[in-house]
Amino acid sequence: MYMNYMDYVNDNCMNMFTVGQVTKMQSILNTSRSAILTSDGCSGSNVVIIDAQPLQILAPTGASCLTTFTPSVKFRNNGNGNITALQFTFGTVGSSDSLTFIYNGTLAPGATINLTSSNVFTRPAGSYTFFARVRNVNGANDNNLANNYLTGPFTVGNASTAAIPFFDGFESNNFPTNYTIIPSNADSTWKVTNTAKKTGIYSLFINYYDYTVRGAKDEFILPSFNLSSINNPILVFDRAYAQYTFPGSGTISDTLEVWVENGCGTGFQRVYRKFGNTLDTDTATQSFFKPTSASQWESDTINLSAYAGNLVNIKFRGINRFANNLYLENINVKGIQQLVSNKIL
Ligand SMILES: [Ca+2]
Ligand SMILES: [Ca+2]
Repeated sequence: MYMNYMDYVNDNCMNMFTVGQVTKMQSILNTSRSAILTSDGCSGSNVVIIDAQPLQILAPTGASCLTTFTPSVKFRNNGNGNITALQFTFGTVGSSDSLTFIYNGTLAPGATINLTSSNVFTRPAGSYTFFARVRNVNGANDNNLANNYLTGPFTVGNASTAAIPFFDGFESNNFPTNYTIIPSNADSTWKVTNTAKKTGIYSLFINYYDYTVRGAKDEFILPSFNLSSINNPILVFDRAYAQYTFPGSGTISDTLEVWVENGCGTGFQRVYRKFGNTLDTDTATQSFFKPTSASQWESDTINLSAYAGNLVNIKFRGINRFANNLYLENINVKGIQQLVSNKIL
């Protein structure tokens, strides 16, 4: 009976089973392999597919002056089974200090979740490619490795930064080109002068003795600084100022402020404001004030530790009140060794 499959003959004509073989197969199907009778395995509907996908990088993206990042990535469960454990790594392409994030919640099929790392990483100014990579899902490789890797560009800093320690005594006899002057357009604004100095020949000056618009604000912004390279950053500068006095009717004062922006485009916050007796360094006068000795200058120190590690922009602002001349000198951004009880040693 060469047509019998179980004849094992090398013949293309095998096309039947014996009656006994059929009986045996049906018996097995009805007993030890009975699950096959009700399985819908061929339709694929009960094949569990575990598939996590990084869908979108929420942070870091775009341009930032901040050098410290808290990564946040949107994931989707592309499979048909719950995700109960998701491990992924993140970092920047080409760097070895990638970090691992583990999610232990439950993400249902089709659902998305924004996962924000509790670990941060830092990068100095430059351009980078952030990546997020699925490592394993529910304790094993996920079933679709092709969608496990997502990248996106971001940059740190949108301006060139000045070297630290930074010092400017204005001895170049010019407003440095990496400063930004924001004049009020009401009158003369900040300029370099050789008529007064604390050290050298030159200082910075605004003529509030002859100034016409009350409340006008004249500003200049120092070049950007990356404070990640120093500990306990401070801003130090010298100022010279005298109030204007009317005979017998008291004094009037202009105002000096310093503002700091923690990162590009985040907005400046005021960290210093002086006027009147806190601003002046010499006796009020009805004359055009011009310091002629170093003793007519005072030094200010502003603690920038709240901005440590980040890129910052520092802005000086003068506000006119028709009083008297204001001079600045020896602007210095640097780090110091330690702070004790918030006092600078
Ligand atoms: Ca996947
Ligand atoms: Ca000088």
